[in-house]
Amino acid sequence: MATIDRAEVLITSPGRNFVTLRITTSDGVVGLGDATLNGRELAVAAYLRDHLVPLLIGRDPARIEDMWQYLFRGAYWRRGPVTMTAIAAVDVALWDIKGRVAGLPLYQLLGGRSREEVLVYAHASGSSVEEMLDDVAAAREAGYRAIRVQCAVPGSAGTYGVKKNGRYEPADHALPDEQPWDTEAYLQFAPGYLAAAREALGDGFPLLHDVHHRLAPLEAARFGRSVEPLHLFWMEDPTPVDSQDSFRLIRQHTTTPIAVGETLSSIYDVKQLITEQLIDYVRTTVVHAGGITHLRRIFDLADLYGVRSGSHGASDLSPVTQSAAVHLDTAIPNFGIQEHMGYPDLVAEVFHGGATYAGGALHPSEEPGLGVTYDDAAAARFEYSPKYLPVARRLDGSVHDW
Ligand code: CS2
Ligand code: MG
Repeated sequence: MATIDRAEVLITSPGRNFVTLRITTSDGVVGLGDATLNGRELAVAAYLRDHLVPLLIGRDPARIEDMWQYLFRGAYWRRGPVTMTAIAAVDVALWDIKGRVAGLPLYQLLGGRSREEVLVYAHASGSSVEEMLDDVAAAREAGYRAIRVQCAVPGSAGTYGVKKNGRYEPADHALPDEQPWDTEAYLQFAPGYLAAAREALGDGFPLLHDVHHRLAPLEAARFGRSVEPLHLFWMEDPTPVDSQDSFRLIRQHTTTPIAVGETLSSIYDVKQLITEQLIDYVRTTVVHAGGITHLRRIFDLADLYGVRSGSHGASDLSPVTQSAAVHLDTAIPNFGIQEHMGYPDLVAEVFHGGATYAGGALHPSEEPGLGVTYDDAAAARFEYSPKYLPVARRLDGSVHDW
């Protein structure tokens, strides 16, 4: 029986910071798992290096479920983004190893194909409506069949999701960038630019928007109501998810579909939202919600309640996660859509292979396992430096949800 011989925590920064776990078995089979938690990378790296790696050595890499239970229940201190990201890295690396040993791409081990392609959505944004519409046209030109739009709110520098120099990377400051936020200005302005996007795309084209946790429950209800005629594919994170009762209030006032989950890290954190059908898409991810083993469980629960997947796929989730997500998206029955933000060019110097983009969809690698390899020499060229996500402040100076 093969055993786990080595487990390395790899940190690099090709255009942005990434943490990767690499497990090597006594048979020389290698598995990769993403452990990147944006703005808190070193906390997960330490959790892995100091607390999990010593537990892995000598164990049977084939016992994925047992390892998951061992790391989750055995931690005593359960759940939370740091713990669940560390467990996810181990889980995905073991699934990668199992696929390599079996000589099969991961989706085959997850039940095989349920679809021929994984529909994705692109990010389009602008510092003006005109610029946003140009970006929408560019996304269509690139073959995207679903588009998320964000536009700067005049006078409100703290708008989420607007590209600078062609790219959007929120964690790009050595200390949190404090950004002013004006809710009323957003509520007045956003429906207008979404209507302009709808006009440009035509009826029926999947149009998405990320509210990014900015509204109080009734404001979110008002927003959902104001964009209802636009038939959005979804409004995402309309209100902070901490109090899930809030979503009952939103549901009472609007039929605009709701997507939530990118900040949630376990089935216990999404249970109420799913079982009360307060959301339509669950956005939990492989890397932050305990890996493939746990995310599949979340999607199975969601399927019981007619909730579909809509996994987070921003550029701070590495190509290892993107590949694992696409394998899972290919196999699950209740797939909805997958986010596809794309990566800085430098990333491809470190991470090779994985999912491929074509015609508005991602396609899983047909290589055994995840199909991603990690280039150590390239990784060594990109030194890690701490970067923080912004903090939002209301006009009176008080802290708001970013
Ligand atoms: C966003 C993310 O893509 C999204 O849906 O919510 O860009 C998010 O802000 C970052 O991943 C945070 O690290
Ligand atoms: Mg989001």
